[in-house]
Amino acid sequence: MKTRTIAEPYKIKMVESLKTTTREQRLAAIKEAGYNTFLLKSDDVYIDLLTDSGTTAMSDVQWSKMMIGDESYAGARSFYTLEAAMHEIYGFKHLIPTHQGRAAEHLTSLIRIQPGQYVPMNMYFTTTRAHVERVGGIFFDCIIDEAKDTKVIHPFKGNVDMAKLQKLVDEVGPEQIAYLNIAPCVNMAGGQPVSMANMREVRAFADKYGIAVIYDATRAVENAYFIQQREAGYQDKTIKEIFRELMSLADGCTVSSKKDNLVNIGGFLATNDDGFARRAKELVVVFEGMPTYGGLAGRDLEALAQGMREMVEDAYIASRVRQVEYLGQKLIDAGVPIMLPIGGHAVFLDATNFLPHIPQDNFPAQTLAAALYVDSGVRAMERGMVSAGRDPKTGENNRPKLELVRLTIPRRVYTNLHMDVVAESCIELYENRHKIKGLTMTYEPDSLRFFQARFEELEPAMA
Ligand code: PM9
Repeated sequence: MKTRTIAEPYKIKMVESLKTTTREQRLAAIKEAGYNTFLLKSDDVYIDLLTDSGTTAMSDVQWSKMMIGDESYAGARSFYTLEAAMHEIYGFKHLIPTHQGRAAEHLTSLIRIQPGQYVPMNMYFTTTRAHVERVGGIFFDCIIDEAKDTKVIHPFKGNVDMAKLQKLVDEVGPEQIAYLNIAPCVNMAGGQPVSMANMREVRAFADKYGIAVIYDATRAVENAYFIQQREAGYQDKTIKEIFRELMSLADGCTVSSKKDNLVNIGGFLATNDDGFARRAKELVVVFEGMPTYGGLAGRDLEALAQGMREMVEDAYIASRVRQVEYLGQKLIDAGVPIMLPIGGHAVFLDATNFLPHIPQDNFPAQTLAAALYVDSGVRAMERGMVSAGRDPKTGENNRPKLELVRLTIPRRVYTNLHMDVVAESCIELYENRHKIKGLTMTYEPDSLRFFQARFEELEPAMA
């Protein structure tokens, strides 16, 4: 039988107009922005694939819940609504809301890391690593080697390499490990998932040495979808069941609710550890607000509670990941080098193989993101050497093996025709890749430099 098309499990009730610009306007805008797509004004952008963070279209039900937000300073009803949703979906004992994911990382790092301790992660994430290093922790990369090769096909490229973990513990001792910080769906590795089997191994390892497992569960629903599609024994389970099983293997998690959770602002820390929760509640009042709102409005808590329930609906998450696949497959079919397999939240252009004539010191991914914007008004994000920053000890540039440009798909926002426009622009750029030249950095902030760094063209090639 012929396969039938599966459409989005929603219809569109409200629209937001998009602005188009001329190539001349875009050239002026990118120059003004120092060739950094973070510094562009959104009014100058046509299709915004900078991030899937906080860019979600909320549902009619989420909007209606915002009207019943309880804005009491303390003990707001909306907190208890959110807590009930978290118990149902994630299953952790304690909930501490925060204004974003990085605020939950801030609290976790302050409470759990002693200077000189290691924090193993399956690849780094920018804000997580910055918080670890700010308190004197040492990031240790324990992801499998396959994750660093864009061409290797592996169903669970986010997996933890247990031998790397074992070696670290043998060398420094378990007391020197602050906690294991594992991300189900690894953003910087191209949105690649971990398997349930691997997380069970991580759990057993952690139990053996008395080390806590704290997930960065920011995109764990997308991970649950990949487990359902790819891991034996999970095909007949619902996303909600798989997600809950995945969470049961950790002691707690930090979450940026601006992704999976389908809201425009928010985050949280959740844990089964009473002591950790007590310390987090002590500190959240210093940095965020009362433990029942953590820097969020009551209406935000309501929208988040509803978002948690919607994110685990099977039809929704399948449609979300399928749209990413739709764009990725178009690029694969045209021979454009991308990170394989296609990830959960984004398609990652492989800038090393897209622009082999540009050395890493001239920022091929930063250059490609700028060139894409000039070509079509599509905004993407560099995920290469600029994002990787510098080694805090040596001051040298970290040189990641992956030099990527992330085409990040916001949730429930764009149609597949928008994806066609993006694909056409990437394909045409690839056909004319020899015309693209590199950049040089002219301003470098001390931390998280990718947000605000500025660049100039080596030669005026984009004109
Ligand atoms: N991620 C992203 O675009 C926001 C801007 S880049 C820092 O991918 C993970 C896996 C994330 C993440 C943000 C955060 C921080 C933590 N973990 O932005 O503070 O992808 O809510 O979350 C971005 P907040």
